[in-house]
Amino acid sequence: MPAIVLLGAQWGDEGKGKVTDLLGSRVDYVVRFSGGNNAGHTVVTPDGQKFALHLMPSGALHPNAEIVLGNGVVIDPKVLLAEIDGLAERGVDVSRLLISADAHLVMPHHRALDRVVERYLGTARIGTTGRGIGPAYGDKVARMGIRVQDLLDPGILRQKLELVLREKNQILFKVYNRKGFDVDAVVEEYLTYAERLKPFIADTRLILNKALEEGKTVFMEGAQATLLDLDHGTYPFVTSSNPTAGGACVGAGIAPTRISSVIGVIKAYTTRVGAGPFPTELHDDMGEHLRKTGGEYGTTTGRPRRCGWFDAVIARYAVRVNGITDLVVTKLDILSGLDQVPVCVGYEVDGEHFDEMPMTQTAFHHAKPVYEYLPGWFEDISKARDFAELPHNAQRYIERLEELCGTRISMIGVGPGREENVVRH
Ligand code: 2SA
Ligand code: GDP
Ligand code: MG
Repeated sequence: MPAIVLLGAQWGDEGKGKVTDLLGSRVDYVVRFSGGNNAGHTVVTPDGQKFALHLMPSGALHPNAEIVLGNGVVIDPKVLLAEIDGLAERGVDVSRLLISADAHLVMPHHRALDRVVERYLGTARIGTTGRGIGPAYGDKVARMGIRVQDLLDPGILRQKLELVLREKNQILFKVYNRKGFDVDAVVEEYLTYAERLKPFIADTRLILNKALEEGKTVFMEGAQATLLDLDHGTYPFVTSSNPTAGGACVGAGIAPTRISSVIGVIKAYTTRVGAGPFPTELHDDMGEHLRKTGGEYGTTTGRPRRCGWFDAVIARYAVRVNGITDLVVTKLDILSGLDQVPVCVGYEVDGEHFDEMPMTQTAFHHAKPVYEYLPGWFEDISKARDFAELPHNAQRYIERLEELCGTRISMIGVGPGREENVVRH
């Protein structure tokens, strides 16, 4: 039975949390497979309560779905425990959480390095969330990471920490002229987290595969997005994990043959937070209008998001890289009230036309959008639940995006609430 992947098709904040929450009522497991508490997934429940989830899967608000942090996630235990406590205080049953023993931990030196490296990079900085995500994945790849299961063995925890802190304290923090970290203090701190996290630690790979064998549904919730993917995104202006569909298999331990559908979440316009190329970015009042109307501020850091028009080139790219079977277009309501809505259908780079993503980053940095202008609509569409209830031009907009992306658009978001959607397929 099916494993379903949901992921971001742009640069993040497409509304993945809302869609996961909506579909969470129908699945048995909701699994985070990449990223950490750099993510900010917003869920607005029908009683108007707003939840900003960072590490906890967005299925947490449905009592019947098991919630899982897969092996591909990096976990800051302090943040996770605070999130668990915060949700429990608001009446959410958090006892269903399962944490992969193979997931890596974000350590204090990762958070410190994230900040000093950004400062060191100066104008070349990535614009990270400062949550230690890049350095945590860096240690994982360098085979110096500390995993969740190491919390269960204090001797190993200390041994691994001694090794990694010797390297960081004697080399990296010296170069950056920063005070290092004390092994004893970190071990003591992390052993207190260990006590509380122990009941949640599990062999999630085995549990999820057994569940699939029993015909249960596993929903894999992406964080960040395709263009922020370490391999397929706008490197180096990316996150340090693989938020694409292949990353879901790796980060949950589920085989590609198990995946029955890949849902791509995409905004009706585009946003990006942090540095890096963004061809359709608007630097004028229209960008400010989208930011204000769309409430485009980072869910984790509060940073203003850069805003621009829909880019069909990156959308097509995301469809291809992930094998997206269904698109969910969110925030169509934010585009109401415009005479016309530009859609980027290609790029011009130094006099050459591109229908697809250019091969090199240099070309992508110089890409000038080629726009098609679609007629706008002025009605408030937030009450629409059926495609036929959308104004004619809003329907045309969706149909044109469908043509340009080459994939069906199965649902359209017309407001932040769980039920504020037009469902088509
Ligand atoms: P990092 O911290 O190493 O992952 O940063 C690397 C790049 O990845 C971007 N990134 C994000 N982009 C959009 N949304 C994210 N989550 C938060 C949100 C962001 C926030 O939901 O709004 O609150 O600022 C997210 N997480 C990472 C980041 O901006 C860098 O470009
Ligand atoms: P995620 O990281 O992909 O989960 O997205 P975020 O939660 O960071 O940002 C998406 C924002 O848009 C949140 O504030 C959501 O509540 C909101 N949102 C999601 N879908 C819609 C929609 O269809 N219309 C409107 N107006 N807001 C939406
Ligand atoms: Mg977000």
